[in-house]
Amino acid sequence: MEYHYLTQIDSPDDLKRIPREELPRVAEELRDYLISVVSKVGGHLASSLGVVELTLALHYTFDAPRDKIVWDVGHQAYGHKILTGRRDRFPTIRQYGGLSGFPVRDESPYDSFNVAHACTAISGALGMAVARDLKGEDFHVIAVVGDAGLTGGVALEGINNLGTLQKKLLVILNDNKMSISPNVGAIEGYLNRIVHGQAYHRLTTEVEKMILSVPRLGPRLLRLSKDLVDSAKTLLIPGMVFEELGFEYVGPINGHSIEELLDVLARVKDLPGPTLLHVVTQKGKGYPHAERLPVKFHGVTQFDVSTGAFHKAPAKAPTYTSVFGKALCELAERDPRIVAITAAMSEGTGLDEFAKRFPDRFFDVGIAEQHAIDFAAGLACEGMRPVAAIYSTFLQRAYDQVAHDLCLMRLPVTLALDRAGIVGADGPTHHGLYDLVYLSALPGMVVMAPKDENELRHMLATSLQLNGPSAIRYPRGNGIGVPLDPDFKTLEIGKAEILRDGGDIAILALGSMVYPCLEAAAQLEALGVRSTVINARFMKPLDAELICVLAAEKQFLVTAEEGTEAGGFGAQVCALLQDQGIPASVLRIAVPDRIIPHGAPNLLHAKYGLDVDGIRERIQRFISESPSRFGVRWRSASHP
Ligand SMILES: Cc1ncc(C[n+]2csc(CCOP(=O)(O)OP(=O)(O)O)c2C)c(N)n1
Repeated sequence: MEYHYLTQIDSPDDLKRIPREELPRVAEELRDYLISVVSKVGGHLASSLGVVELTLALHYTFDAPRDKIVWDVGHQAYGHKILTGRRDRFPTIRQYGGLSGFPVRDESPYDSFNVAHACTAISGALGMAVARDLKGEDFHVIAVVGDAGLTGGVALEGINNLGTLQKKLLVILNDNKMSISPNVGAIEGYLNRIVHGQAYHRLTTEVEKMILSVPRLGPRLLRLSKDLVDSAKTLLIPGMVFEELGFEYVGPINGHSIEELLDVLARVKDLPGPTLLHVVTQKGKGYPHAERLPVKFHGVTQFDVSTGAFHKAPAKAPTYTSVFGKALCELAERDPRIVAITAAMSEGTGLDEFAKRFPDRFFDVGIAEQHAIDFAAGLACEGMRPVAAIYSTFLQRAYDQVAHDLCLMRLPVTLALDRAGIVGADGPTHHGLYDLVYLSALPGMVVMAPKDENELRHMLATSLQLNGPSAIRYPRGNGIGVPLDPDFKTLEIGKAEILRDGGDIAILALGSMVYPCLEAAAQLEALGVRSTVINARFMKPLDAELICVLAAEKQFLVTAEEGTEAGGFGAQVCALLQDQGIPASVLRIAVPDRIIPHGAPNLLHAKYGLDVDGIRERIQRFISESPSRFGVRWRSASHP
């Protein structure tokens, strides 16, 4: 497609110069550009396609960056990026050094709030509105939140607070009926009834007319049906719940009609208090493959635009996610107490098969990680064995529930933490780098990390035998490709596994670092440096006995983990040795204590010295530069 208008837009001011009647053409170009770039570089597609008209209408109506547009989650803000001076850099999105996949304040003044974890927009926007009023300034604040965004407590807390503070703030509810999967919950049901309530209203009027037309009995029959009409009252007054909470409710309106959007935005723009504009959109709008398969086209790898087929190299091994999902089904087959919980991520966490096979024992609670953990706690109180499958990064939101509820009550809940470690293109908001630290700080918590997908199965089975809370953290993507044992083993808690023995160096590796460390050890051996490699298995409890023996025997210890170095596995090994009075020379290989950007995982692993070459080089450098625990320098004929 030739981009007649898009190439002229370097800022919202340029957009405003385009005649209003030409905006549908701009929408077409914007959609085409989104599809063509994302098909080549991957990224979030369907949500951005759904808000093309809304994005244009917002930038046409408001005056960003003076006016603050706060996108919830932000994966739908690609169009916003393109219209705000980032069109030419758009093909770099989610790549190392390129644009972020989410709004980021450091990237552009048009990105008013960093987002990616859902449900934060209303609260952030309310803070801005309050600051505006305290400073005596006058700008608009707009929060754009999806229907699934309303399943999260934070969003409801924001609505609650905004309803009392009565600040001038426009909340745009982008209702596409979808989270990543179809949206869930009672609020979703209510929104549905609002949208379909209009049709219902027309229908009831027709029905009333018909009843009245019954000769002689008509009026009496109508009185008898009054109850029915009363119970449908909330349907007849759309948005009544929001009105009761202190909002001016406007809608529902068609989010793909630029005309309607512009008219309504002009009307609501200067309303003095909180306004909720209910906009109905279709996820994936304008690209038939995404309209048909919105879940698949939520986040995509490269694909063929004409066929909608994904270019995916055949996987060498199953993903950790799928091995987890299958293992949980096998275990649930044998134990009816097992229930699975997801916070709006049933595909992402591999629970879709469980959902089909055990629908009564599967719970998608919406984007509600805090509730998910307390819900699990309640289930565990009554003897069930809940498994809450949550991405490492999203569990951060439920830390208090894990600490206050699971740990203090010592409840046997399994936390299956997917996407632990560096996740890649989604970047700093999504890297799962802190779980080892925040979970191991909690008394009674068992924290495991499997070296491969087979061990993940055994850890899951082990966790389901425990009498208290436990977490298993495993990485994004494919497993190692090891054979899967047909049955399950119960691992001894706090016992590490010795994988390779010998030499003057002991490498203690955790989870995803075990295989790279084994490979690095093999390369070191080829250079004449022998080492012992331990699969630590447990971050908590540490295998203190083995660690102390190794520290006493070996000249050098190396710890390796795919998590932050601040308070991590290595730090805790050092604390243990300090407490035991064992002098040691320890190299800690971990993710540095700084914000880790987005980029391909292999690139980031290499950058932070977490790949095989990095591990080998850092060990070589360490042993040649540091005195050993015996206070002497490393001497090896073959070592450079
Ligand atoms: C706290 C948190 N949990 C889970 C996710 C994963 N996630 C990303 S997008 C999404 C669905 C968002 O749906 P909605 O808010 O309706 O926006 P839409 O994509 O429909 O525009 C989910 C669950 C997240 N970003 N944040």
